[in-house]
Amino acid sequence: MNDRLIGRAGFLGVLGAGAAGLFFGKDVVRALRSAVPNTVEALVPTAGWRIYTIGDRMPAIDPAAWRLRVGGLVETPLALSLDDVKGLPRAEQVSDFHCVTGWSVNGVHWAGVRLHDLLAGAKPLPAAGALRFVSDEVPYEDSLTLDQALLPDVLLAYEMDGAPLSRPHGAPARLVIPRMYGYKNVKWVTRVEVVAHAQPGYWEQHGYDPDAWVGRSNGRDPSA
Ligand SMILES: Nc1nc2c(c(=O)[nH]1)N[C@H]1C(S)=C(S)[C@@H](COP(=O)(O)O)O[C@H]1N2
Ligand SMILES: [Mo]
Repeated sequence: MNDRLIGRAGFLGVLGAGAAGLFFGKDVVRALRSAVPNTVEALVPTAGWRIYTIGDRMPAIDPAAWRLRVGGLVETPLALSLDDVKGLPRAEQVSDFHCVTGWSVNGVHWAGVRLHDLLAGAKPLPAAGALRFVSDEVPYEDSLTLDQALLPDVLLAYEMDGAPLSRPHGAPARLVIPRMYGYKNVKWVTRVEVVAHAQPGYWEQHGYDPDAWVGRSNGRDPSA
């Protein structure tokens, strides 16, 4: 897997989308695919979203077999089924989504569970300081400090716009943190590890800001 090529694919994508707003022309997609083989599955123009993966195919998770593991610095490690997760207090919100490369989708309707409610059953130990979100798509992961993870609009989402989260958007569950850029919003989450300190995520190991506040990091402001 060549990470530089992936970064470049994302960058080219922004240029390609420039004039056409949020959508790629089919020819642009085709040109990108042939110019940058074996990279992003990506670039499907669905209502403003770009579908990102770091590999050449996205995970296909059987929701019945999926378990969300909550472990690390906890009293009681958990392995939750999707029904278990849905049995936790349900939270809904409408929030905007911003990718650091310059595209946004406004007014996304999410449903899922707040991190506070997810962690309650695991009982984090006093040393807990951050959460590491590990994707089924190895080696994609990212971390939030506990303060960040417990913001009132952070969600482990299993529904988007009134339907179960789709495979391209990270089924069965993804992280949603609207105040930070898209790369913090880990898709296909399989493990939430309670750790002492936040660890650099996939894109942060490639130079992105760990505190990815929209408009305040990585030199971008979507409202500008
Ligand atoms: N597992 C995984 N999660 C990921 C990514 C990825 O490549 N793999 N890309 C991130 C980035 S950079 C963005 S902008 C969003 C895009 O979300 P979408 O693919 O649902 O549009 O997913 C984030 N989560
Ligand atoms: Mo992104």
